Amino acid sequence: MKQVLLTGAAGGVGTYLRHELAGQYRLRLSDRVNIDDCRATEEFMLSDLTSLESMRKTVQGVDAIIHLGGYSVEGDWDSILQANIIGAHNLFEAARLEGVKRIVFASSNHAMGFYDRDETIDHTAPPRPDSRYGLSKVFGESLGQLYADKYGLEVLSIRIGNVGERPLDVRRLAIWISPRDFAQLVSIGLEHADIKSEIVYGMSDNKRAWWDNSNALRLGYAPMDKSEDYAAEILAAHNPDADHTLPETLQGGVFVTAESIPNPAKPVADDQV
Ligand code: 15L
Repeated sequence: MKQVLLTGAAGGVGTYLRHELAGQYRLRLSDRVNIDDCRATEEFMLSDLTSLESMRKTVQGVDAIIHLGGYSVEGDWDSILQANIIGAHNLFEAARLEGVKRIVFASSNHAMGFYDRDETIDHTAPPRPDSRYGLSKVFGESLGQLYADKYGLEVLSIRIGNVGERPLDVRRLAIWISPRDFAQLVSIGLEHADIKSEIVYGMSDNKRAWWDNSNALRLGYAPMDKSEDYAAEILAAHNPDADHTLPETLQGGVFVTAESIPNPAKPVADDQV
């Protein structure tokens, strides 16, 4: 079995992935908070994205990396700078220095959040970040392109919509991705023979999508879940009062106006998606 590093492993998305990938890979879990429920095929390493030395130790000897680590919502500039800009740079640099070629980078829909919901965009549309957080994800995608072009790394950036058991609201009917569909995209990122640097959207088979995910389909992605199964229930509970406000007409939702967003997982700066 290949050994794969999963950064930000203590977060919600990391926890889903651990479950979905169990048995397929030996996972090295890293985070700056402890994980004490490792499976037999998992090991844990405490690590600090803001330190290149720490990240070099963390990536040593793995076959590939899934980089979820970093700040996962809008935050103040210093938090974003440390965790997502310096942190992503340290991760890619550590991979280059330690000879790890393949990286799956957790980008976000917030790299594109200022597009209108009635526009359909694909992976070639110019970025329109909706926040400092979204901007840091554009940086991460470009970092992947640079390290692919200049150093021969192989990078799949997934612009994740919202990973969860079910879509949470009308906006998420467009961007939701189930844990098993997300794991399928991650596996494509780890295994596909022809990836140099690619961007795909992390969504399930969603009828109300505003993304053209043909690049993911071209790479073999065949989503198994659809948000439409939850649409009637979500629409029945939807309050249309805010439908004409910016957060409800632009793709990024509340990120387009927010200056900071409370992190549901941890109220203080964290290193998880
Ligand atoms: C994200 O990028 C966040 O990490 C996640 O917490 C959600 O806010 C998601 O986007 C979303 O747009 O729903």
